[in-house]
Amino acid sequence: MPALFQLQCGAQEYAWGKIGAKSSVARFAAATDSSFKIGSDTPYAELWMGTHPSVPSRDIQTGETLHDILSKDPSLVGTHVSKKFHESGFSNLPFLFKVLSIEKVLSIQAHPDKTLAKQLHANDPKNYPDDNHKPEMAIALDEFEGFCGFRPVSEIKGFLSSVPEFKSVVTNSVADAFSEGVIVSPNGSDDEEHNKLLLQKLFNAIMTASEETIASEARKLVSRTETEGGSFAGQYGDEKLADLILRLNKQFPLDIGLFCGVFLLNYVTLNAGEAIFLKAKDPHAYISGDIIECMAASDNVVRSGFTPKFKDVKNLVEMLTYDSASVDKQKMKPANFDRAEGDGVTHLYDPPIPEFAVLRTVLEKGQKEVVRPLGGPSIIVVTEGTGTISFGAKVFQASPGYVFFVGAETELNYEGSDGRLTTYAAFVEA
Ligand code: 9C2
Ligand code: ZN
Repeated sequence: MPALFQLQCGAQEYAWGKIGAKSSVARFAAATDSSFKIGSDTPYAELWMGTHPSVPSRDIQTGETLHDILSKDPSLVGTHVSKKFHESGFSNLPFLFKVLSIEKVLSIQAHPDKTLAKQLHANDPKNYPDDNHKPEMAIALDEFEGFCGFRPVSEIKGFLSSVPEFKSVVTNSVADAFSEGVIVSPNGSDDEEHNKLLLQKLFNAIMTASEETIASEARKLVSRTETEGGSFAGQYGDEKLADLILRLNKQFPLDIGLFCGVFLLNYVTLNAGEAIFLKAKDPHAYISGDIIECMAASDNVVRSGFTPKFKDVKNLVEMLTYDSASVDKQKMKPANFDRAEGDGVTHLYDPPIPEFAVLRTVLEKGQKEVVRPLGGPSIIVVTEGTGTISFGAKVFQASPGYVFFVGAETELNYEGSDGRLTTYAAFVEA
């Protein structure tokens, strides 16, 4: 049923979030909640928009949770979407939408597929709070850096030959078995089964190295990087990577993540509007920047390095895809959205999963855009600029941090006023 109303959304205070009012998560949460007082020392990491019970979004007028509103009136979700996702076990919204504001690196992590999520949740519901998979997409709001997917095996082989501390951690025999055994394919797709097995052994060797070995090799690596700078890894390193090692070591001194992150995972930077998609079981760790994140409705995370949170090395080693390729394979190409008309720009980010897609709409002062009705519900967050968003005679002011719920089959009119009105809308259709 067509509908548009404003939501109030809460924040998660994880240690890696930007501090106080520097965090857009804090500013966004405070924008629609006068009782939200920003603590000057508090890290504000994630703004949660959706029906997940950990931080439920609410109707700003009535305080009722979005989950309860949608349960009472499933027509807001729409018949097709309700039917499709109820059958696969979702209660009303199949996606969770977030803003992340990242000061320090997140844990090296991966998210389970549905089968593994069911097992993890059944065996350990405290650490795995639901039984759903969590494919996720990240869209940069400003300059972003992260680790994403395993590097091509040729690069990993290069680091084994040029970084003695890395080779020591994994031991000579595992390193040699990898370097002599991997097949480097000319088209850059290194996904042969035996490459995966060798990569798994390498990853496992880091994960099971003793704390003393990690600490002493990390100490040597850091001190060599301080003196040698960009040439610390011969032709395989550069200034950026050297700087990254020193920055990460300040955040998490002598951590295992220095080895499994820097030398095994792709280092990616994105500019505003660029995006990556991570399917189930792809390793990643976001490093800095502000992003929009959309995921299947789940909070299941299997972690190893760079974290004070619960680590689960055994499951992480067993579960990963061990696909290794250049990061371009994980970058998303936004497309023009053909159900938007006007003088603004609306792009579609459409990952290869059914639970969500995201629209980005940008309007300069005075520009107008109509977004035709979508076949399912959506949640919109305003990240920049001001203007209005309306449905028929219902006109809402739009400002950074304002969040709206949009019922299925609602036609929306956007109008920009000051500073490039920029909105992101997560939605689902059947
Ligand atoms: O909330 C992560 C956040 O669990 N990002 O990372 O706090 O577990 O290290 P930590 C999750 C976020 O949505 C995510 O998956 N990649
Ligand atoms: Zn993640």
